[in-house]
Amino acid sequence: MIDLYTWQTPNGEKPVLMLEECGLDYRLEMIDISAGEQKTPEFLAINPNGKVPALVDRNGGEGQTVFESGAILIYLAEKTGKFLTASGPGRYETLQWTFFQVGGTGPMLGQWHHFTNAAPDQIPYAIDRYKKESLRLLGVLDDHLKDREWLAGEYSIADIINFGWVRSGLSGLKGEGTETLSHLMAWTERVGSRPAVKRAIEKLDHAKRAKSG
Ligand SMILES: N[C@@H](CCC(=O)N[C@@H](CS)C(=O)NCC(=O)O)C(=O)O
Repeated sequence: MIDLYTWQTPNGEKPVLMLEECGLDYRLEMIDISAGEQKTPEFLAINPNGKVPALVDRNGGEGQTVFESGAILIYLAEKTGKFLTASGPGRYETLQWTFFQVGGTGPMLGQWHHFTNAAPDQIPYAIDRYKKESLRLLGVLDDHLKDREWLAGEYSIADIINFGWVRSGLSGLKGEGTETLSHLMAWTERVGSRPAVKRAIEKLDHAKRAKSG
């Protein structure tokens, strides 16, 4: 059995999508980050960085712990042989768009969201900087998708990992320059209409509501 420690956020959602796409058995262990549960000693023993998501695969032996969403998706892809080519140019095409998300849209949109909605003071320079960089990155994705269905050949972990932050960015930055990103919007609809993606979003929503009471 696989235990996934997560919460309903763009990063926390990624492994749920992947587990559903792979058809694996798993248990959702909800870690309420608004209540600080990601900083408890029990959770820090799983992820010393104190952030969701993290996964413990208890199948066989002493089990395998993995944190960082990109590493979790690669682990699950290699465990199942799905959504990441084992070798050759296709593998690196997928990995480059996977890491584009982990080091790009995730942190930039995350900071834009923080400075816009959570910072105690409104700092125009910070808001503008992260907004511009987020829009630029979304534009790179849009341009790449102008003549392809998926980010890297077949549907892959690159699509799975990019989905949540793109959806959040397109909605959060609506009216700020995202209206021209038609290829990216069409891709978001394609990913979002997959049965596994719908199931993942529903399960996470249900688990969060069950935990929050
Ligand atoms: N690079 C990490 C980012 C994880 C991350 O930032 N998780 C957020 C939720 S989206 C979190 O746990 N925040 C709580 C905190 O920082 O204390 C990954 O991709 O897994």
